[in-house]
Amino acid sequence: MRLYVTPASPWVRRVRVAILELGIEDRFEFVQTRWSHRWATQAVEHRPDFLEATPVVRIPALVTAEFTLTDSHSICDYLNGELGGYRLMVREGAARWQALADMSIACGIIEAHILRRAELLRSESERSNDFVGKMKDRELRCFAALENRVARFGVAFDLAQITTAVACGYESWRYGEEWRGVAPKLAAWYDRTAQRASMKATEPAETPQI
Ligand SMILES: N[C@@H](CCC(=O)N[C@@H](CS)C(=O)NCC(=O)O)C(=O)O
Repeated sequence: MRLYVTPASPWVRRVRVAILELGIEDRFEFVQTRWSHRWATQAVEHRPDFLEATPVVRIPALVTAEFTLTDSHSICDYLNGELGGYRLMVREGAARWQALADMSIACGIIEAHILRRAELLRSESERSNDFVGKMKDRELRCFAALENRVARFGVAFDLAQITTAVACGYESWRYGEEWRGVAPKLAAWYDRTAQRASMKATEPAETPQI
């Protein structure tokens, strides 16, 4: 299977961490994509196989022998259900809905991260500082909500926790440590979690430019 990736993307990172946690990395070919900073507002050049694989032209994208999955949600679902024996999220019942409730907040943070990043990559004359502020407020509000949930995180490093850890990691890397002020217990959890081999192997780095 071919997984299109970049080192900066938090959406890619949650997939890569899930793969490492399941110990199935040998089954994937990881294909680096390159992006000009113009991606924020324009279609940019890509290798033909990437364009052929995904009409969405975003990463992550997973090409299997039978089909292509073009977002991290469906890829995580596939990893968990098809390849992971539901070890990263239970199949049904209350625990599943609780995990999805936590994960949707963490995904809300990551969505805000990428929208904020795209806005910041616009020229100063085009950028909306109000929009950047709105995304930052959303991130901090969601971190504060996760702060109230961290005490009942289970022992398993499941998809909800993976996504939460990736959200914390991207925030610190790209935007600084202010979030720790609204979520000190979450920050302490993250500092321990960031020591896992899967997190250390996927620490964010700038995406290669075209
Ligand atoms: N909901 C998608 C979001 C994927 C996404 O936005 N990926 C970003 C990188 S973090 C991307 O490829 N952006 C390029 C673009 O929008 O042109 C997912 O879960 O995978």
